Formats: sequence, structure tokens, C-alpha cells
Amino acid sequence: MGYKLPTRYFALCSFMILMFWMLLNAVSLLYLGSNDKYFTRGHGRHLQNDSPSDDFEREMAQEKDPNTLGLIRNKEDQTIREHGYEKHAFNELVSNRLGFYREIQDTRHELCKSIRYSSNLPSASIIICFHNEAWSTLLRTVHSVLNRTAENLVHEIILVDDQSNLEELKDELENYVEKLPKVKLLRTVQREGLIRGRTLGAKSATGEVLVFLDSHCEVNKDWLPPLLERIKENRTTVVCPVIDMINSDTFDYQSSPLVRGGFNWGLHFSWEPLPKHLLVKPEDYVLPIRSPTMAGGLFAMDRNYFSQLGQYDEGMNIWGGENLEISFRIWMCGGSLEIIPCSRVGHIFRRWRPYGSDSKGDTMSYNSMRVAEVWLDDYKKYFYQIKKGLVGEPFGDVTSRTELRKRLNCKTFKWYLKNIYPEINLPQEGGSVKSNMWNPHGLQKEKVIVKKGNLQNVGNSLCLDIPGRSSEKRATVLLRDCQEIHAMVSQTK
Ligand SMILES: [Mn+2]
Repeated sequence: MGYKLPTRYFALCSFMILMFWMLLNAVSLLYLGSNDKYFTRGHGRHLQNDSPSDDFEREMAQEKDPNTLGLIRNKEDQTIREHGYEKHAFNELVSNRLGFYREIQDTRHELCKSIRYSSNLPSASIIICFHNEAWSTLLRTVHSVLNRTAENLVHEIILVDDQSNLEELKDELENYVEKLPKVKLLRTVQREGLIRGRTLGAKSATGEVLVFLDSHCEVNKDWLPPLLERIKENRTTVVCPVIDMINSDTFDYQSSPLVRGGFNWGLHFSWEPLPKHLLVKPEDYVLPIRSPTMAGGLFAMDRNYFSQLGQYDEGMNIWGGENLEISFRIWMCGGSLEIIPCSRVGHIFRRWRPYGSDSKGDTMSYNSMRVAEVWLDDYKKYFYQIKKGLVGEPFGDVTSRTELRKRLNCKTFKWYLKNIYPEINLPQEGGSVKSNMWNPHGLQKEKVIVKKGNLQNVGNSLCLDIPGRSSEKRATVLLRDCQEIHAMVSQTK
């Protein structure tokens, strides 16, 4: 007996611990479950609010536990996560759980915090162009602007929907946006792409300054005054915030180092380290940085100056090259381009572009040819040296853009290289150039094609195939009859 008693006690204790554990789980699940619903689209409490109030902000600001943020609790979670990656190339499950507003770390340099800005800064029209953006990332962009920007500085927020076909971005978005202050929703009539979409937004804007943002951003503390101040001092200065990194899997917000924009002769944008002499004293970390080019998604520019300088090249399709075009144009036609270290905006860096370009093909190459033809003068030979396949390919009519260049009395590309980007190397004849670019996903390796052909399983005559365009990142690979593939390839030739 003396031996059985402790066993029974032990069993009883175990049972009670188990019960307690289950109770704890039930409570935490209930709590988290309700929290999820709070942010589920269409059912959130904020929908009843006419505008995000202080209460709203406080409630929204509660810390999201990074340990459970990505947890898959049921089949539905799994589906959201998987479909999210397919549609948006980021973890939509985590994004949904973060809600429309969250606290993020203030990534500015200490010295930024004591800078005072003018009380009569120009007002901004914030233009956010999107195509099939995820509900939570789009609205977190909007709410971060509403919550982290002084009201008098936001003239309006213009959302430009470029033919999204996601159901929630139709009526539901329209109804939601109606309840937000200062937010307008425009829609293109046909797929226009980022470039004409932004121009459409700019045409309807009435604020003094245009601020372009991507649709998956979170603006950081006091992000706007440093940009507006610089434009107020000189309306031909175009300014970019430092683009902090939001991790596409965890949504972790990380500070970016101070870098500037460059490019290579294939006309690809690249981030590069600052020349050493620019970062010596502590003050150097808050002073504007002259940048040869901009990344393209996030910048601010005087509205009239944007028009005067020729907006965008509307002959460009969907995406790509427009950032270099506007960068060259700004510098060569009398303006300047800067990165402002005290202005920080987080942006989700994805590993691949989740949407195609419809029937428009490789728009990056097409657009880059237009840039080369209009702005590069004799230097365009270096572009075609690297992009041999583009020689003789169509690039549309660039007459209006060459006329614009003449009308604005712009300087030569030689002047630009000598004065704005002396660090660039000219490629050796026929060769390519290596650049020491900074890349948020680590160093990019150069691609070398050693051999081309089919990959075949000799046992069953099945071959690896990529349905759709093989150049698309994250394309699916499947096994298919080799004969079938062969037939399709010869058909398309
Ligand atoms: Mn983006």
C-alpha cells in the first residue's frame, strides 16, 4: 500500500496538469482566434470607425507575438499561406495576422530625431498604384500613412487600381475606402502597367508634391517632413526615402544600410555602397545623398516639376526601365536626385515578381531599349553589346521623348557619367561588367549558360517541362511526354 499511494498521487497530478494545459490552450486559441477575425477583411471593427482614432491606433498597435505569427493551426491557414505565396510571393497568413497597423522600430539615425522642419511644408498627394495587391498589405500601406503622417501634410491618398481581378479589390475595397479620410480610388479602364497607372494618378492629383509609394509598404516615423522640406528648398530636387526591408516570409522589419542607386550597362538598376568619403562624420549619416539613379517605387517630386519634366514615358509598357529613364532625365535636364537618410519607408522585398505582363512580353527589355535610344547617345552601343538579342527588335516610337529632351535642353549622357556617376566602368569591348552591388537577398551570381536541351528520364521518356514562360521566376516544373514537348516547341517557332 505504501508503495501504491505515490503512484495514485502522481496520476492525479498528471491529470490536473493535463487539464490545466488544455484549458490554457483553449483560452489562448480563443484569444488568438478572435484576434484574427478582428483583422479579417470585411468584418473588422475599424469598418465602423469613420476615421482611425487614437483608440483605434492604440488597439491596433498591440504587439503581435512573432513566435505564433506564422503558425499554421488548421487547413484554412495552410491554404491562405500557400495561395498567398502563389499570388503575391509573400506569406499572406503572417501579413493578415499583423492587421492594418503595427508598431515598427524607428530605424532613423539618432541625429534625425532632433531635426526640426518648417511649419509651412507643401502638402502631398500620395499615389499608390497596384495590380492584384494583397488586401492586408495594401491597407497596411494606407493605414501606416494615415497613422504616421501629420494630417495637414496629407492632401490626399490616391489608389490607382490597374485592372486587379482579385474579388476583394472590387466593391469591398470601394466600400472600405469610402470610410477612410482623404483616400480616393481610381481604376484604369484597361491594363496600363505601373508607368501609365502612376501618370493617371498624378494627373488627378491636386497636392503640391507627388509622393509615389509601392502598394506593399509601411512608412516609418516622421517619414514625410524630411522629403517635403528638401523639395520646399528647391523644387527641382527629387527625393527618395531610405527603403527599409520587410521580410517576405516573416514580415520582420529591418533597417537598411545607406546605399545609393547605380546601374549597369544592361540597364539594370543596382544598389551600391556609398563612396567612403561620404560617410566620415556622424552628420554625414543624416545629410542628403546624391544618387545617380532611383529604385523607382518610392519617391517624392514637386507636382508641377513632374509635369514640366515630362512625367513618364507613356510609350513604356507594364513595368521596368522607367526608374532609370526618370533618373537620367532628372539629372540631365537640370534637376537633382537624392536619398534622404532621415526618411524611412519599409518595403516588402520579394524573391520574384508575382504577376506577368499579359500579352506585352518582356516589357523590361522593350522599355530599356526606349531608355537607351532616347538618353544614352553613343553609349547605347554598350547596352546593345550586352543585350545582343535586342539589336533590331522593335521599341515603338520615341519621337515625342527625343523632342522632350531637346525642348528641355538636356545635357549629354557623357556629361551625366562624368559629373553624376564617374564610378561606373565602361565595359570592355564585347565583355560584361561586374558590379559590387548590394542586394537584399545576398550577392547575385552571374548566369552562365553551359548547355541547352531537354532533361529526359531515359527509362520512361518523360521530360522536364515548364508550362508558361520559362523566364518567369518560381515557375512550376512538371514531367511530360518528351514527344509532346517537342511538338509544342516546334509549333511556337
Ligand atoms: Mn515593390
